[in-house]
Amino acid sequence: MPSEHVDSDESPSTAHRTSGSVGRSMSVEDIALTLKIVVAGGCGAGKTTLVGAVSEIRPLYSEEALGESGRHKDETGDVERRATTTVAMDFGRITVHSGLSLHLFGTPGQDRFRFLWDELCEGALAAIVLADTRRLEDCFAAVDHFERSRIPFVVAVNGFPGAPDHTEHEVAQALDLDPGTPVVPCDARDRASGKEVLIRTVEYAGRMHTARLLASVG
Ligand SMILES: Nc1nc2c(ncn2[C@@H]2O[C@H](COP(=O)(O)OP(=O)(O)O)[C@@H](O)[C@H]2O)c(=O)[nH]1
Ligand SMILES: [Mg+2]
Repeated sequence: MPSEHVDSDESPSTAHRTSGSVGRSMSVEDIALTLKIVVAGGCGAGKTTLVGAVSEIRPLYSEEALGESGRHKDETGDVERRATTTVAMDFGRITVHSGLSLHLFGTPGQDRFRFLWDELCEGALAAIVLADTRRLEDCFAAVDHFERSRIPFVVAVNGFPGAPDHTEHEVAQALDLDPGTPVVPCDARDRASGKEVLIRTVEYAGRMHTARLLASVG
């Protein structure tokens, strides 16, 4: 019967029943929900650091995926370079509570990987744009992308030593953010701070998606 369908698609944006629930009627505990969050920002803004700080699995780093031989080939052959670009991202996972986990996908910072963004953002609930106030202009591309794709995002200002101490309002103005887009200070190295950013992101995305749904039916 249709309500007993077990979705075999394990993609991060889908909800599916756990195997233990087969043969029983469905309850809230049976639903495992995985939400996809994209982490973007300029090179060196702290994406890898943030994903590593909050992830409960050892994150996959692009640097690790490139072995010595791969790195050598990367410099000499086009085909091999393509093979390495597909893994040029960070991936991590965090369980919010039983039945709800977040999958974190870091965007590659380098411009030459921009073509991956649409695919990487497919099915994303929300995004985080990590900002370094010493070079806010590095965030423009990410902000533009998420605004164009209508993916709700928050700007997380990663506090580097010696970086200008702009107010949230000043950062929002400099990035020309839509009114209401959250600007959250953070320390990407700190797990609690990273989790706070994730919570703000999920809350904001929930509000945005609900408002859009209501607007579409009203
Ligand atoms: N002081 C300070 N350093 C940071 C912070 N976040 C990241 N870093 C450092 O900044 C450098 C770049 O961070 P990384 O996560 O690799 O940036 P990515 O290119 O966006 O992935 C690394 O050496 C980090 O250790 C932070 O909040 N404070
Ligand atoms: Mg990185």
